[in-house]
Amino acid sequence: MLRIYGSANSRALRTIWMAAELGLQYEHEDWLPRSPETRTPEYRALNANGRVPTIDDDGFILSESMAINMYLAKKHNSPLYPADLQHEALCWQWSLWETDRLDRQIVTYVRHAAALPEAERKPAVAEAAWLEVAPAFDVLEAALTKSPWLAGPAFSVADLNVAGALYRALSIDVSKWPNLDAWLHRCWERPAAKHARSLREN
Ligand SMILES: N[C@@H](CCC(=O)N[C@@H](CS)C(=O)NCC(=O)O)C(=O)O
Repeated sequence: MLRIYGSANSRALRTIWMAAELGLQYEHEDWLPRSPETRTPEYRALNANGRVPTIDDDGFILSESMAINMYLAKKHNSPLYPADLQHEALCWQWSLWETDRLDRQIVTYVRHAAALPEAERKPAVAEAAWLEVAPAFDVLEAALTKSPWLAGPAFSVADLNVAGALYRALSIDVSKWPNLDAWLHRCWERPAAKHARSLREN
């Protein structure tokens, strides 16, 4: 049995999205980041970072959301994990790129620009984050101008991982990047994405 540790209100959102794409049954430890459950020695034994998500797949323990999604898609022979070597490598490329260029930056930007209560927002922090987010959006826009999907001819784990990480971007105006905008909404319109999102927003 698969067990997913981490609330939809965390990076586990993308794991939950993938599990729904694959039609997997799973037990869900619906834990928020930094919650007491993630601070126990038992959880630290599964994930030494004390972070979410982590999965326990019949005793195989794996952390890092991008790796988890690639593992699950490949394990279940999903078309979301390309058979073509070069398309597969593009899934690694985009997942690693997102982690480096956007994962924290987009969260920091949206929190300090809009999501936090006004008194807690720091405009300078938002501005510094935006200086990293905007060029990364330019990179995505250029890629999505050449092809509707990031890794090959169809939606794949590359799109899921990057769009999943851009959940926060759904709440900001990205119309300056029209192909990114259309792709982001195309990805999040998928039934599995809507399901994951409903767990976060309801
Ligand atoms: N690179 C990791 C990041 C995991 C991560 O930072 N998770 C956050 C929640 S979204 C967390 O658990 N934070 C708790 C903490 O910082 O202690 C991944 O993608 O899985």
